[in-house]
Amino acid sequence: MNSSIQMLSTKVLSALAFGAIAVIGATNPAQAFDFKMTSGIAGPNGELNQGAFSEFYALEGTTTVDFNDGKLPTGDVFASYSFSNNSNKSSVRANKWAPTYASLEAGDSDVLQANKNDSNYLAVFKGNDVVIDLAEDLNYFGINWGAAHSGNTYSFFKGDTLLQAFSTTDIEEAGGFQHYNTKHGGRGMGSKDGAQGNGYAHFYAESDAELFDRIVISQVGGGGFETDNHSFHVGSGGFTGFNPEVSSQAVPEPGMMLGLMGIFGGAMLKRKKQA
Ligand SMILES: [Ca+2]
Ligand SMILES: [Ca+2]
Repeated sequence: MNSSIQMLSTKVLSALAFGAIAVIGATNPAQAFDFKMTSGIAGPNGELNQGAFSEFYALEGTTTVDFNDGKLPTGDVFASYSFSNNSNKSSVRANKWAPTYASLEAGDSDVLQANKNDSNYLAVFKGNDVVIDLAEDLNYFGINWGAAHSGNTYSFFKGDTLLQAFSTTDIEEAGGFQHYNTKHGGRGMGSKDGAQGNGYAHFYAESDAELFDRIVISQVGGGGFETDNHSFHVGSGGFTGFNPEVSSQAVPEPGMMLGLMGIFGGAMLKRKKQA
């Protein structure tokens, strides 16, 4: 298949999968945009039961939404959330499906144990979308993604232009999730041996042309899209947080240093998406 046909078919598939919003964007050329999966870090005070947080939580220019007040942030705020279609009662809630942070079991250096997340998180159900409108241009969005299902879909926009969309398939193809939570039931894509995928996903721009100001989180088809601890980084140009030289100069505190050591020292999943 030549590249122009491949590009066309990718666009057609994207349009089919992501619905009306993506159809508008699919007429624009897709651009490079990247992601990595990591473990994330424990809560700001070392909490294990709040899900995973971004390794860039304390980086200057980063704002984090933890949903712990039980509400969707709306109105005149940095990141304003709204449901564009809420036929299936998507909401901020707390239950056993909350995304998890995993730590090593005592005495075992190999086995990651998921710690139940007792906090409120955002759940999006079949056919529903959450639109996040940003007050400024971002070059990074991080998210604790848990109880993964096929059809969990992220779309990144600048205005009405779709820059890139990602789904569970992209994570699976890049090597899978950071841990699979045996305390959840459920199967399907994003699960392994009946345990569902959890981890911290980092999506980021690699140039000025990829800065974004709107994110759409959609559940295409059955299942739920469970996320917590959304981190937004304002910036111009590509996100440099994963550049070891920049990170070593910018790291503000020991907790973040540990997190970054985890990123650079541990296995990292990466897949460049280009069309
Ligand atoms: Ca939370
Ligand atoms: Ca799910």
